[in-house]
Amino acid sequence: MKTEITELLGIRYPILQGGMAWVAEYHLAAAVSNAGGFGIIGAASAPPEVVREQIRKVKELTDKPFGVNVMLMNPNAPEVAKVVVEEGVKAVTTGAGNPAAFMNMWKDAGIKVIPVVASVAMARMMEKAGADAVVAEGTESGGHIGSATTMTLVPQVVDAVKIPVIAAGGIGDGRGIAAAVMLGAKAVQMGTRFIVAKESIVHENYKERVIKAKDIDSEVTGRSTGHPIRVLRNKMTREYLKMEENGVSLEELELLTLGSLRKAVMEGDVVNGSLMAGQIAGMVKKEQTCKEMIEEMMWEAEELLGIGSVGLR
Ligand code: TUI
Repeated sequence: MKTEITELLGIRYPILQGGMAWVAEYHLAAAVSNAGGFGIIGAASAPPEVVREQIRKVKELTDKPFGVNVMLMNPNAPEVAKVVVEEGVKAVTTGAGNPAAFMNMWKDAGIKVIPVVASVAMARMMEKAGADAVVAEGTESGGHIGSATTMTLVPQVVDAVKIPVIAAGGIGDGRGIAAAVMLGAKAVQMGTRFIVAKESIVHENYKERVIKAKDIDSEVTGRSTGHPIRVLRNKMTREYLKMEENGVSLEELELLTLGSLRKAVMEGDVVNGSLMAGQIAGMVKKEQTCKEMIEEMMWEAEELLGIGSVGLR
């Protein structure tokens, strides 16, 4: 399936892997790129030298294009922004903020810039600032989220900007990809389904929670702090939400979540850990290789869209 995004990124299939904190490390990114999608290293709060190391490891495992997600709430973001230039990555996606300060540096280096946005206003601003594309991410997503749904956000962003739009949030199979294309998207970004990929280093306990999750098993913590985060419900979310209800201070809430994602991903602590996942978790049923997932989804999407090798423009 050829689209403006497969051309822009030099990839076979219009599927980007989300830049998930702790989860999107080099094994996963390389596997997605090798399968014809666009693998992404999630820099999250990693120190710049760790990000450099991760980039170099992806290069050892694949000669296909891949990207880096720069999480803008990270105090190290300016240094990470320089590392991606020095290492010459194909594209950068950004999350949780406005990447305007880095845009010129990236563009001058020939890096494609794809900000993740959760509103039409932000999409317009990013187009003006020189973005090559945007990811319109609906509130169905895991992790840090906005409030508009994918179904409403994607077509509104498509109407508002001329650059290609990538849909994210609640997409986990070929039907979701076909639906995103119907809404005007030129590609999709998926995170939750890739958590359970065979190549994903996520602890088995976390993968099992995603696979066993039902449709309404996610919860949004932190609405009162201005940083809403979608996670699977557990002891941590119950305590967090109770504390939020009782008006507990920001500092105390931060203490509860501090390091809790790492605890879930690395140690498999599904009780006190932060199990970031999107609402699509209810549809994720088994561990598969990235290649199996991508080929299965693309076959399904192309069947539904009634396209074969002709391509989509
Ligand atoms: O960034 C994400 N998802 C994330 S980041 C993350 S790590 C984290 N951990 C704890 C607290 C906060 C973050 C986990 N999941 N998705 C992309 C995304 N970006 N969703 C929403 C936004 C966004 C929000 C506000 C983009 C721009 C924006 O604009 C703010 C501004 O500066 O105008």
